[in-house]
Formats: sequence, structure tokens, C-alpha cells
Amino acid sequence: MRILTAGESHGECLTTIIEGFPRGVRIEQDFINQELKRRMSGAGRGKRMSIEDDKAEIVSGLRNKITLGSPITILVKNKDVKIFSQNKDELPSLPIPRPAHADLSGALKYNDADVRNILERASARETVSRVCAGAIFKQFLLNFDIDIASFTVAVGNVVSDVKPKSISDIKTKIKSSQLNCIDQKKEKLMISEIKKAEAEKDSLGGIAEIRIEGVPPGLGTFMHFDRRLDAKLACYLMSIPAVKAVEVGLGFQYAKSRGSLSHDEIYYSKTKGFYRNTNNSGGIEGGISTGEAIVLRIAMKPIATLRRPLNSVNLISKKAEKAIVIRSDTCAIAACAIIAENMAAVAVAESFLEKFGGDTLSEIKTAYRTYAKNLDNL
Ligand code: EPS
Repeated sequence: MRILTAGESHGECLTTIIEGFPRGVRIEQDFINQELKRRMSGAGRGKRMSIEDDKAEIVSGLRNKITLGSPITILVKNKDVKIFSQNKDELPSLPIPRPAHADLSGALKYNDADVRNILERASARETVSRVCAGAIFKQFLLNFDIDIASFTVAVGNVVSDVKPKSISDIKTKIKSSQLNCIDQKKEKLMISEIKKAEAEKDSLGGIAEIRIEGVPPGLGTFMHFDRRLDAKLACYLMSIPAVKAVEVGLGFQYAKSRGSLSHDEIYYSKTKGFYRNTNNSGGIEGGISTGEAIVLRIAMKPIATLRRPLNSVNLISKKAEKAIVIRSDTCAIAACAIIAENMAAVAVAESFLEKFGGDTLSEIKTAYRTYAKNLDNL
């Protein structure tokens, strides 16, 4: 399985190609569009989101909504097109990098003093393609009752400690939220924090939680470092622009606790099989899913572009100057959570296919059913 994304932030379109996706899976384009709409929403988003109307167009890999097993290609056309592959554009050169963006590291790496050539691909706009891929994998996983949801835990210093009961609890509560939040009281404070930062020409980050239910025990393995499920999830979540930390289950809290207080004890009953009363591991032990809900958290740093710009240096004159100011978001944690859901879908689906993989959905279902039946025999 390979996923390729292509496209510049202000190029003609964003393209996603998925190679190795099984045959026989029903895919609704509307489902992808709903995910894209969720990615565009949330308090704190910038003006670009009112220009674009991200719509996916599946142009290969499907016949009558069913996957053929051939590469799936999805296009999302940009409205705000400024750069062209064949025609010269009128964009001025941008020689002053923003701290915390890819501007300077990219300029050094590619030996290019025009930051425009860096930011076009480094822009978080690329996550449109990630959501397109994830929305395909989410639909695959639903065939096995594996579902994913997320919610905003924190914006800056405003932190919610409300814990969801389940995915359906999250889905019900976020419906009426402007910030993908399950805590109405804290959401108000988070939104006023964003408004305050906006008025002060500043930016904010945040924390989001991702919950995956229905994952059977046995995905991922400790046999190879790169096939551990937690390692794969962490890699895919960390690949989202501005994400600086990923936690699985108790995460950093584990380090402050004792084993006797934090490890999930094991029980057995004839009706439930093996089970736990706690899920501090976040549903993964030994790099393998335990069968409990997978619980992950991501921390996003504040958006790099500030309207009250930070100190920087002109790449050409080498003189101290303030960083470039371009259109941006104030806070994008709600969008980041949706992207994380979709990246998690890709990671789980890859591990799922590693275990139950076949060329067609029906082959995969047979392998899955056989495995599930054998689980009862242990
Ligand atoms: C984004 C599109 C970008 C930014 C934002 C996310 O479009 P533009 O630069 O034209 O406003 O709004 O990207 C960043 C904040 C960033 O730092 O990369 C999008 O579609 O999500």
C-alpha cells in the first residue's frame, strides 16, 4: 500500500493517489466531502477557508462507487490559484522566513532565498490530501465496525478535563460545537482565548484527543520496530504540520505514576473473554492493539504566522527584519483533530491489512471472521 499526495497550496489542485487498496469496497464521495468540510471548520480559521469550497472528485479506481483494486486518484481543485506549472505568476519573492514554519530550514535545504518556493508545499493546505486518503480508509474500516472520532482538549491554557464515554458520546456532543469540543463551558473560554489572540495579532495551538473503537486485539506487532501499532500511529500523527507531541493512553502521565496504580489489570469472564477495567495503555500493549479503545492525544504548537511578526533575518541582505506576514489562521486545533482522525484511519487500516490483507474485501472479511472465531478458543 502506498499513498502519494501532490499539490501546492496555491497550485491548481491537490491530488491523492492510493495504490494497493482492496477491491470491492463501497466508497461514497460525499463522505470524503463531509470530512473535507469538517477540516475547513472551527473557530480561529483564517480567510482562506471562506475562499475555498473543498470538494473531492474521485477520478480513478472506482466503478459504480465500488473500488476496482486499481490506484484511486482524488482531486480537490483550489479556488485561490496563484502559481502555475507553465505560466509565469506575478507573486513577489518572499525573502524573510517566519520562525516556526518550514521557511528557513527549507530555504537552507533547497538553497533558495525565495520562501514562496518552500511554503507552497510546506503549507498545511496539503492536509486536504491527507483527509481525502483518510476518508477512503475510514469507509473501509467501517466494514469492520471500526470508527474514529476526536475532540479538542485544550486551546492555549484553557484545558477541558471532560472525558467522553464513547465515540457516540463524542459525536453527539461535537455536533453543536464550533471547536470540535465536548465541553460546552470550556469551549466558550477557548473561543474567547482565540478571539483575544486574534485581536492581539497572535496565534495559538492546542491539544486534541483521538479515539478509535472496534479495533480487534492483534493489530501491529513487537516483532519489528516499524510495525508496532503505536509507533505507526505516532509517526502518522506527528507528520501533521505543527504537531509536536503524541501521547498514547496515559502518555507522559505514566512517568509520574507507579505501576501498581497505572497498569491495566487483566480479568476474564465467559461472556466478555479477557477484559480490563481501565484503559491507561490507550488500547495498545507491546505495539499490539489490546481490543480496548485506542486513545491518542496530539499537541499542536501555535500557528507560525503572526500578524505581529517575530524577529527574523532577510535571506538576501542578511539584515535583521521582521518575519513575513501572510494570511493565516489564528488557531487550527479543530482542523488538526480532523486531520489526525484521518491519519489514524490510514495507520489502523494499514495494520489491519497487514494482518487480514487480501485482494478483495470479501477475502479480507473471511480472514477477519476466521481470526475472530479463533480468538474465542484461547
Ligand atoms: C490552509 C491553507 C493556507 C493557510 C493555512 C492552512 O492557505 P493560505 O496560506 O492561502 O491562507 O490558511 O496554513 C497555515 C496556517 C500554515 O502555516 O501552513 C488550509 O487549507 O488548511
